[in-house]
Amino acid sequence: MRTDRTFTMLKPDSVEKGHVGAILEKINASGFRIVAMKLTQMTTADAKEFYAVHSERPFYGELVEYMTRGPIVAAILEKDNAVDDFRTLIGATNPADAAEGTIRKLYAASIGENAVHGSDSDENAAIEGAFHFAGREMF
Ligand code: IDP
Ligand code: MG
Repeated sequence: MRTDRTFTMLKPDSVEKGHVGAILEKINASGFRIVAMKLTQMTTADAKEFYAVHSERPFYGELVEYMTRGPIVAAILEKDNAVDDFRTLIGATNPADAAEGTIRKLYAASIGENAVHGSDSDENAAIEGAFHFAGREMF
């Protein structure tokens, strides 16, 4: 299992607020190479499947609604230790708990609308990247 790739989404709130450029700048400045990237919108079925692990949580409906309400920027990123380093860069799920200078501290409004996704394991990074991109879209 490779350890140098992760998957991210700049969520609908980031696109709506015009934060895409600033967030990508931070990602590049932190040493991640963009392997794949696109503006896309998840269907309800897509979001339900992507977040299936959370299907029993009380916020699942709200999460699916949020993630489908507008376009996202989906991307695969490459760097040594990508999953952990990217989770550090984005900060805690709840921006109130996120460290200073992290993407969620800077750009997230709440625990629900928290600006960015980052894979939580090498295995999920591969699954999530393949969910959004065909092999020919990865560079
Ligand atoms: P993560 O994105 O930091 O990995 P997860 O626990 O995997 O956090 O949750 C997935 C997403 O579900 C979060 O990024 C956030 O958008 C949403 N979420 C998590 N916890 C809550 C909550 O308590 N209320 C509302 N939405 C939540
Ligand atoms: Mg997660």
